Amino acid sequence: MSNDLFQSHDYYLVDELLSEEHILVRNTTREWVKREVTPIIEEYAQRAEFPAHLRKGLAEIGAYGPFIPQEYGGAGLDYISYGLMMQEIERGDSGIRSTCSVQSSLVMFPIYKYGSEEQKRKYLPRLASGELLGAFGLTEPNYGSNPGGMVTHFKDMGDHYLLNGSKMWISNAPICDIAIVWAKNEEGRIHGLIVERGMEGFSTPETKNKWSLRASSTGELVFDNVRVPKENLLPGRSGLGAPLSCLDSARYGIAWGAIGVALDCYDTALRYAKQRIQFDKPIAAFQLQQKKLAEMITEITKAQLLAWRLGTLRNEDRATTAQISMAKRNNVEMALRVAREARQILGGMGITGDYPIMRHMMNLESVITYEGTHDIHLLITGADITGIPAFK
Ligand code: TGC
Ligand code: FAD
Repeated sequence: MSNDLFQSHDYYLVDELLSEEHILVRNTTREWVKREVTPIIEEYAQRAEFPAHLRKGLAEIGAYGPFIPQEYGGAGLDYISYGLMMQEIERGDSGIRSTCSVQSSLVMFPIYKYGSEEQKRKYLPRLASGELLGAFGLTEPNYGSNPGGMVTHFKDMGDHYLLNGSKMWISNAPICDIAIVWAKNEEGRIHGLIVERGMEGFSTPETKNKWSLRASSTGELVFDNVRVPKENLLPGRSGLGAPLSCLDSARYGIAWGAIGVALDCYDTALRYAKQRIQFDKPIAAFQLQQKKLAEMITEITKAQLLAWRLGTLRNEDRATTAQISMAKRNNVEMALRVAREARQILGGMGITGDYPIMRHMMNLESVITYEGTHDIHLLITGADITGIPAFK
């Protein structure tokens, strides 16, 4: 799709709730996506290739660690700016937003929150500038929704740790320079370790044949007696809560990102419906098509308000895990429904790569599964309102 005609939609004037800085960040990101992402993304998705040349541009617009303080190379922005950036980038493609989510929330966030001062100075500026690309290894072949059961482990060998095990479904794995790896020590306690490409016994085979997130690189992290220096352990926090707190930040970004996809699908369908003539009328004149479009903009508007309120709570450090789950779950499902309806409005044209809808729709099948499945987020809400966890 080389000609990006996207116009955003703000039915409830949500822009009036944003600051000048938010709007500047949002518009800059939007223009960058129009210039750099939409003209090439379909081709890369068809080829199942990550557009690696975008790495530098993403760093230049501040998409790596926007909320990390400037002294560590971040942009020092608030969480609404982060959300708006994820919205605009995901409007381009969920796979590109994935790269930014992983780098910002799952690699820079844990180093900033739980790393030593030395680790922060060593890694954060190079991650912010895009010189280093990170991955986050939590999921294992036998432990997805239940990461607490992980079997990847490390042993204290005196002057280093010996790491063994494997991680599966890892975004950026094949192209990462470093990985934050969650593994158990000899007492069964979970810790984060920074594993660097080039360490002997560390490999990152690519996962092929994906129908979803084709422009994102996914793979495994395999550890075969990897010697990890002791200074690479994140000292600030141990236990499952450490990786789960990183997920809060990434899930928050997805709640905004999904709005970008929904806006793109709605905008495409609205324009198409006004132009496509059947029975001597634009199809937008038929009540059935108006129902679809009216419901889409209603759901998008609700999602925008939910994300904005969550952003203000997150800025005040008051957003709970359960509130974030509710927004991630609601907004991703909303985007998927909008994408399916939009595809129908385009009829046969909806299945082609001439329009972004089918690519968005397939991407969302990953987004609704990763960072906690749709079911798991429902159970998080259920546990929060009843006080009774129903996971096990
Ligand atoms: P549970 O007993 O509830 O909790 C264990 C410990 O963690 C604490 N905790 C948190 N701490 C900080 N922040 C949070 N959000 C926390 N949630 C829980 C909790 O207090 C407890 O602490 P303590 O001191 O008592 O030990 O844990 P559980 O084993 O029952 O599991 C709960 C459940 C199912 C909700 C959790 O395991 C879960 O969220 N599962 C889903 C897994 C998941 O989301 N994986 C995502 C992998 S990463 C990914 O998908 C990246 S995609 C990236 C991209 O490309 O964009
Ligand atoms: P399972 O946990 O096996 O779940 C299968 C089904 O069972 C789901 O429908 C689920 O909802 C349901 N289920 C499971 N438990 C329960 C329960 N208690 N009650 C009711 N239903 C339940 N992980 C990372 O660590 N890092 C990454 O960068 C990363 N990137 C990813 C990229 C892609 C493209 C994909 C697809 C996944 C990625 N993941 C990553 C992994 C992702 O987080 C997991 O796929 C997800 O958490 C679900 O785990 P699973 O696939 O093992 O499914």
